[in-house]
Amino acid sequence: MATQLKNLSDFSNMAIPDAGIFRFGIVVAQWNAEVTGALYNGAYTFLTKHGATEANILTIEVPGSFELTSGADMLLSDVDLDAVICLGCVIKGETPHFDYICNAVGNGITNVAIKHNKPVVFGVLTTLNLEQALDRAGGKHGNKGDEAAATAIQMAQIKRNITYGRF
Ligand code: RBF
Repeated sequence: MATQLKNLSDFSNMAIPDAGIFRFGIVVAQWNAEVTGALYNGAYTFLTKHGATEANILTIEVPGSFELTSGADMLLSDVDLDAVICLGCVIKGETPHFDYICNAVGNGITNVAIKHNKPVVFGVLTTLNLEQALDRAGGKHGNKGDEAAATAIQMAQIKRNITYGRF
């Protein structure tokens, strides 16, 4: 499997625009906090490394991944942001909750993005166990928080280009 061999968060070939002009929201789920905290550190560090200022990053915590959708919706309803990053970790258990939460948050984030016409990034790990999650939250497969931040910057720039007719 490809993921066994590589760090998936390699951005060396990717052009990341300057994030200094953008305002970001980050919504972090408290469930599996060890993982979501690492995703958050990755995303936050990536944004600031690419020019975002502390004053332009607004963070809120929500109880679980299911609440990421409403957290993003509340932020975009009340704050002028260029993109929102949703960070969560859903680990498969013995009951079907995994499928319900994953489907709900995937559809929910998509709907919030469409409702507000703003980028809302899906930074949610959906793994079979904790080890797989940690491997993707700063472990051997990189940090999906970094990837979520990269996507947020790129999408914010794309939205700006469209708004100002730069194609
Ligand atoms: N939230 C997560 O972010 N990750 C999980 O792995 C997770 N597992 C859950 C398992 C069960 C059985 C339940 C009921 C909730 C779980 N949640 C999880 C919390 C969920 O996202 C949400 O916060 C609560 O269901 C309250 O709406």
